[in-house]
Amino acid sequence: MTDPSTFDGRAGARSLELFERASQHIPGGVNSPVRAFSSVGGQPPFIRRAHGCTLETEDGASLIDYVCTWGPALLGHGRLEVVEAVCTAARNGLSFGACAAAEGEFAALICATVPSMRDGMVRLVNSGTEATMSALRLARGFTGKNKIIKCDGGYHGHADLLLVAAGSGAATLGIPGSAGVPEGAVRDTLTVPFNDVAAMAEVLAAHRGDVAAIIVEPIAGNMGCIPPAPGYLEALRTLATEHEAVLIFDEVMTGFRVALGGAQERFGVTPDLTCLGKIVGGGLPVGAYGGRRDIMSTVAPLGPVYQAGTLSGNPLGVAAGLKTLQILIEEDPYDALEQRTAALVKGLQDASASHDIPAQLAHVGPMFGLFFTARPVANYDDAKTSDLERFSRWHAGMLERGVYLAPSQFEAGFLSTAHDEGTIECTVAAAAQVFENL
Ligand code: HOZ
Repeated sequence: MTDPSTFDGRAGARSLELFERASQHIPGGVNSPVRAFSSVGGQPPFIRRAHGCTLETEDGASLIDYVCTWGPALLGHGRLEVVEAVCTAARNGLSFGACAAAEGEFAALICATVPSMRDGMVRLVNSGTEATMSALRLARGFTGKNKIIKCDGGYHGHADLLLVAAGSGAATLGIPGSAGVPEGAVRDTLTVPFNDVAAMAEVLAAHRGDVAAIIVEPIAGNMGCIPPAPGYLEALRTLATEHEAVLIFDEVMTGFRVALGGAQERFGVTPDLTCLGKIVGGGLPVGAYGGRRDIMSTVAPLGPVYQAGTLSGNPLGVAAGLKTLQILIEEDPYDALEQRTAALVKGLQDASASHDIPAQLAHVGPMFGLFFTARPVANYDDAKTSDLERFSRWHAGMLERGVYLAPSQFEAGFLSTAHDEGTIECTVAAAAQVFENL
């Protein structure tokens, strides 16, 4: 186990050299902006191997990983059965671009697991971004209406229509609306604060008859981790029904994580459509959207809403996702994940309090967040009161002690089944040292 007093997980000579090389041919040296350390300073350690809850850097440091590939590694890295399932599938062919048996088996299992899909259907795609943009096109095609409502600081991937007041890397880099997105693409995207029922009701009323969909992360995870206020999701359900808008839960982060059936199972609120990504592919690029049968029946080739993909339902992604889901069903790790995360969050809370550092901590299942602010955090405006400079020092201090956290205040942290009690103790011990000098 990493000894937090001796390990230095910062980028060493080898990582710096690799970053330099990557930067010559890849914008910013990264293939996705949040991987860069632009908001926390320093440069990213390069990873050569991952196993269980640890990452091994190119400089030989071993890091406790609370990013978990931004969610997918719920079973930890390199879970043997998943790797074997992928290898077996690969030996039979990397991709067919044609129908294969495992796709139907996987779809049936997803539908049996996710409440909103139980009597419905699901379509496999290749990422969470594809899932959300397809679900929104579907909602528009189904309702014949154009406007969509999302939350400030909510992030649903990088499709044009969703890059408005966006969280995640867009918030981190201060570009919540991207250059290159034509005004027409976002004209029908409306935004409201998360956890604000009155604002949602007001916007729906102001655009009565025009709103095709409400899309929301049921637990916000791209402006840090912010749980829904009691009654919020229920109110969204009622409002969407009243306004004949399709309620879409973006469960890319929460699906199979905060409960087997995701946040909708945990909070007992069933949307019309659900978007999945991350864990659904067990570490490979898979996304999915699905839900009510009448709505899904408008997707081509059954209906007029077009959506397609050469690699959709490819055998490797399906094998990894299917095996991951089977293990989750069999092992039911959710109570243990909950307890470990609660212990971590309590440890961090106590350590910050003992050093008089104003902090807001939250977790739902194995998803957690920490804001350096005295103000309770219920939405993006609250999240933005966090002391970003202190966050940077926190991030650097933890990394120095062998703990790898997302390099942004506006991301969530994740645990896996491989994070055991000892891991949590080490992390809390490291945090206590860092808080002392914060
Ligand atoms: N999609 C993830 C959600 N915050 C971050 C990973 C990425 O954008 O690279």
